[in-house]
Amino acid sequence: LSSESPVSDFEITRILRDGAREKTIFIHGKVKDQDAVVILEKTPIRQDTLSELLKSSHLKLEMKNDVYSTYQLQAPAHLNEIKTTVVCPATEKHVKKYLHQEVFLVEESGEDYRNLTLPYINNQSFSVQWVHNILEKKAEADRVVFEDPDPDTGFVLLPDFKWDQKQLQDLYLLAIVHRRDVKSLRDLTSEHLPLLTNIRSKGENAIRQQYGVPPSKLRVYLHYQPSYYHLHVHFTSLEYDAPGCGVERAHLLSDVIQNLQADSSYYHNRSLAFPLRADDGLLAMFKKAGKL
Ligand code: M7G
Repeated sequence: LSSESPVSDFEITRILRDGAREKTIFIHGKVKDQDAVVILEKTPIRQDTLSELLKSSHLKLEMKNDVYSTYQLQAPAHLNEIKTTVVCPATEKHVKKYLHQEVFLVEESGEDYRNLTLPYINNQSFSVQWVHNILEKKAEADRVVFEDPDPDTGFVLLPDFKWDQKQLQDLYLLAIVHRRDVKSLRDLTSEHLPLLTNIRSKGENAIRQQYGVPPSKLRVYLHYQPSYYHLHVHFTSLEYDAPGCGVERAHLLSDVIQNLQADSSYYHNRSLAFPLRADDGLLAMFKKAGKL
């Protein structure tokens, strides 16, 4: 799909997931013979355009009963956008990522990580090309909010592509580290404390400066397992129920820092629990090894 490409180039194969509450729909389809995943999402109603919305819209009464009535508000097109994310060409793994599936909690010891997970992710995980493009300024360079170029403790802070930056309610930024030798939480030791504390302090400062959001309004965390094995930290608005911010996947950066201060090999040794989807190859590995 090019920037002007009509959505009519997209042929629907099937609906992967339909989130009525989140007002999103995930579709698998084809664009000129290539597999694609398209995500449509109704964006939050913006406070700064609220009066324009109410003044310029057309109200259609649906029902009225005593003091209660419901309407259909027909908003002008520019105030009624649908955020659209496209993955094309999409691999089978992309399609699976968005397909609604039963999940199972796995408890992974340090040994399980080295014997089962590491070999699996070494040849089955998503490409991190998009991450390298950001670090090398080959993509999204104009979106960078802050950068510390230090090769050991530096990182790039930019909006996550889930956030359209039109309102602060669903603020979502990512800090991507310059180092390329840290896959995930599991690789962290006390050696990385300067990196982590740097991300916390400079990341929080940059977000306060750029958006006026103080650290007390932020949820700052890492995912385990992540989808992309190049260390990155999520900064989301505390008020926003971001996908994947639940206890089974998110590890607060401040907890990670304290755990490493207390024990350098904390994440090397301890068991970590995380959910895996029914069709995840890693789940099959854990089952085969009798771990489930
Ligand atoms: P994760 O914890 O590895 O996996 O986070 P998750 O997607 O299962 O949460 C990766 C984060 O990077 C997610 O929050 C994605 O929305 C975000 N992300 C993924 N891609 C491919 C891009 C991209 O191309 N650009 C930007 N800015 N963010 C992305």
